[in-house]
Amino acid sequence: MILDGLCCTEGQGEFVLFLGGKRFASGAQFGSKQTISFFVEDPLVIVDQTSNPSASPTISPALCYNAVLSITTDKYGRELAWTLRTSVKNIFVSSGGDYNSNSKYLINLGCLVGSTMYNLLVTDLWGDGICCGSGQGSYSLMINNVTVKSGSDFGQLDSVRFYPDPRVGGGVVPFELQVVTDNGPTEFKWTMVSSSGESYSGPTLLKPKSLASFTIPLSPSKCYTLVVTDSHGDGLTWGKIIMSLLCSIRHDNDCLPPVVKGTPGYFTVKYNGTQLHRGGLGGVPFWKITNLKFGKCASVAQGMDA
Ligand SMILES: [Ca+2]
Repeated sequence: MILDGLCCTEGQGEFVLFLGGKRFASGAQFGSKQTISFFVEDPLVIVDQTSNPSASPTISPALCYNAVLSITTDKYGRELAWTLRTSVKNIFVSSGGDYNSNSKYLINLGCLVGSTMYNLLVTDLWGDGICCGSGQGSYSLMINNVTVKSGSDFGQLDSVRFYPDPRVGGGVVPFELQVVTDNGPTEFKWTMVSSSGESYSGPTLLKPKSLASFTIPLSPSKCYTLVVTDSHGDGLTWGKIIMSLLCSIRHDNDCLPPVVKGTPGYFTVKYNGTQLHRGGLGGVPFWKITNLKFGKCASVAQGMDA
């Protein structure tokens, strides 16, 4: 079975979705499936019935940012999947996955609202990303033809939050949390809360000894608190040491890490390009909880309160 959507090895097919009489989204190269949803009561669709009460909703062009996902798969295209949701309300926008191996795809994500924060989640089933052990795969997210994020050897997942309109909030400060899991990936959790109440968290991590990254555009005028926990209370280190001992005794293939062979788990926190914290290693275990305060915090110095 060839999962190449409607284009282009066997003809130039495509599908088009019209909304309010306008071309809203389309797809041609999308693997086995592409799902698109759209807002009915969000700012994307503006119902203007003042002049003509029976008029169809129209899309405001000022709010419309065209998003395209470009994907090149490696030898295991079916491992790759992605989902686009809004960040705050978690509304489903579109998703795709199950691709052909060693293939290129240009996926039209349609029109995004400039001031809405979105979350693109790219996942790899095996946990080694789409590069470089089994081919040179990569993905890029483009907004109005500008690449805003790309990735290749991203491990088990890349979670990329972004505003389609780069001017939102008068410039944002990039935040990145990177985790290399130990043998108990589901024990790891993180939550971040801003001084005005927005909260962020990531999905449960599933792959052991594999990388996961979370990128979030933050406001330069707010204070943030990051809480990282390990439900087993052993951080990202000790489980690894015990497990690798067990693995070496049992010669169990399930123990073999897909990416970071022999590396203890850890996590790093970067804010505006500067590393604020690195934890999880033997010398700096985070045991059960880490409260990391950063950003514009009133009379509180940047630092850690463990
Ligand atoms: Ca893979």
